[in-house]
Amino acid sequence: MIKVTVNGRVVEIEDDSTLLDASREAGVHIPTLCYYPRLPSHAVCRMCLVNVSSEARPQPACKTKAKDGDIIETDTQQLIDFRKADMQWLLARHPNDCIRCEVNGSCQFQNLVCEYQLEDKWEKVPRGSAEHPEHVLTDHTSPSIWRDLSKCVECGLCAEACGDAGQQQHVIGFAEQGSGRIPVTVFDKPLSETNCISCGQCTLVCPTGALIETPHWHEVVHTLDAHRRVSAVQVAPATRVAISEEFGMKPGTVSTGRMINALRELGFDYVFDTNFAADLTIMEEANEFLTRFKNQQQLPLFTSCCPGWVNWVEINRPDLLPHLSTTKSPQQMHGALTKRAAFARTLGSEFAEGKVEPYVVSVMPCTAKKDESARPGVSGDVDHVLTTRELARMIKARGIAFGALSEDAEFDNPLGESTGAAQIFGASGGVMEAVVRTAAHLIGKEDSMPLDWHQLRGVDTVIKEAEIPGVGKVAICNGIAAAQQMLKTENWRDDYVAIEVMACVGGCLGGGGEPKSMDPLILEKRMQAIYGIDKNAPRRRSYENQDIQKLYKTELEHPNSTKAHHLLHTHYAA
Ligand code: HC0
Ligand code: SF4
Repeated sequence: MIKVTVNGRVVEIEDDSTLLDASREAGVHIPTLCYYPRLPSHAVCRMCLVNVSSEARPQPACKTKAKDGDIIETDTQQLIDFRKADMQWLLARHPNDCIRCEVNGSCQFQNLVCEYQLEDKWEKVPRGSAEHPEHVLTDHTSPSIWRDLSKCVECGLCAEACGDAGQQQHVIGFAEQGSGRIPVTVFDKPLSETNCISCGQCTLVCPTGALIETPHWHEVVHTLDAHRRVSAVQVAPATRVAISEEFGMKPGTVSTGRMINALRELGFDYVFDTNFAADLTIMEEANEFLTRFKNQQQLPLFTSCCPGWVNWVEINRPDLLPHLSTTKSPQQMHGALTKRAAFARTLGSEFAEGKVEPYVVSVMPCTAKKDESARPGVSGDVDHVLTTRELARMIKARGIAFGALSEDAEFDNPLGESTGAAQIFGASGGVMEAVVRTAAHLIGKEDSMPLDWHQLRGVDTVIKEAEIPGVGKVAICNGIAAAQQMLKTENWRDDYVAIEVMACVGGCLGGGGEPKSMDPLILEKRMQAIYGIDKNAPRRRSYENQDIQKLYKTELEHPNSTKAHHLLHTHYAA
């Protein structure tokens, strides 16, 4: 440990801490635009320049290591003037349309403009096609991601998140060097024509509205307000452990009840749980796996509930498609059940005859779920997909006091019951752990196998594995980069019987539609919350879900039945 002084306050910090870490420890705010935890710092924005006693000139706090005894000053007039000049330069080229911008109120750049009181110095000479006639600045071609590069502040974080330090897709890169550079796609192709897998990690790190999820929330608000359709919403496991952050609560705060109450206040007739369908996915996938294992066919089985991963396989390795589980993701299963099974029939004869369908919305931590809902073979199951951030925007727009809502609320049934196994879907390793819990029961080894598989958990990106007695080894790839690494190994086909891949590090809890956070431990905190829900759940194995047992008895017959295949399985396109 070392000791440093920040604006007169002495703090003790880890040896390899940066000046930014030291300031945060001291509770001192230093502005940043091009810094994001887990990505390399290049200090291009210069907003975090501070004075430090061991250096003659101001240093960028995000990448300068603190030394024992350092005296750090963050707020001298000279530093403030420098930041203002820097901001002024960016502001002069930024469009003056905050009021209509999707990130209005949660934009880091806007916050700094307010903090440094620059609002009255807007020169209205925005960057636009006149400055970059050769580049496409606005791109709405992707079902998941919108780009508006007139709002770009050149931080470079999107290129990092999509590049070597992140997803390794290299869809976005810099066209020019120096000031005036903008992040573009190869040959300026629209995103829909690139190798983009829709993971949304670029939107998560973008400090402005230059990269956002394709917004669906306006249409959802209009449909709810029109009151012409019966509406149902389902919520993903990873949303309930992250949405609290949007309302200033401590990371890791679970807000299941508050979220259900907010959705009811927004006007949804039914508030269901995607977790119900996660349990159903396990029933289908565990049985699919055991059939493949018995026949020694198409092994290892790859999980298919992460649409970023499915996109990656379709784009890069179509030869692996037969290895993907054919079970629909819980989002799509839930939508299909809401529209075309027993629940819909309870709504009246027109619904039972399929003449009308309920309006189905899902709330997901993921941008690729928007893309998934439009896939051939499943499109129509879900009408609109909101990210966690969009739901928060809707709640704020309606003036609902989220923090004041009661935590005491239950999902509607019959599509609302779930087990702990479904909840852990939201964390990397969780889908496989849930499969193993139910597979152990199906092969009669439940009593000799553990319920908790700690070796499959965690936010680190090393490939994790576990031996399932009598079956073989399973593996976890935490992030699309880890999956690519696994596929480069020689023996993955022989080493494993099943492999889980989640495209985003941490799994869905680190998804591209989750709240933006500068907390370096954010993934760990959300993960802890997810495993906490599982630990306290009265039932922790998917087959124990009573409503799922009923569903098989009354409607689906048995896992992988013809009926189940019709409603709950899909196919993939090369
Ligand atoms: Fe996930 Fe899902 S767990 S992909 O990570 O399988 O987005 O949270 O909703 O569909 O259940 C995301 C999260 C889901 C789905 C579930 C799965
Ligand atoms: Fe890259 Fe993912 Fe953004 Fe697509 S969505 S550009 S793959 S980071």
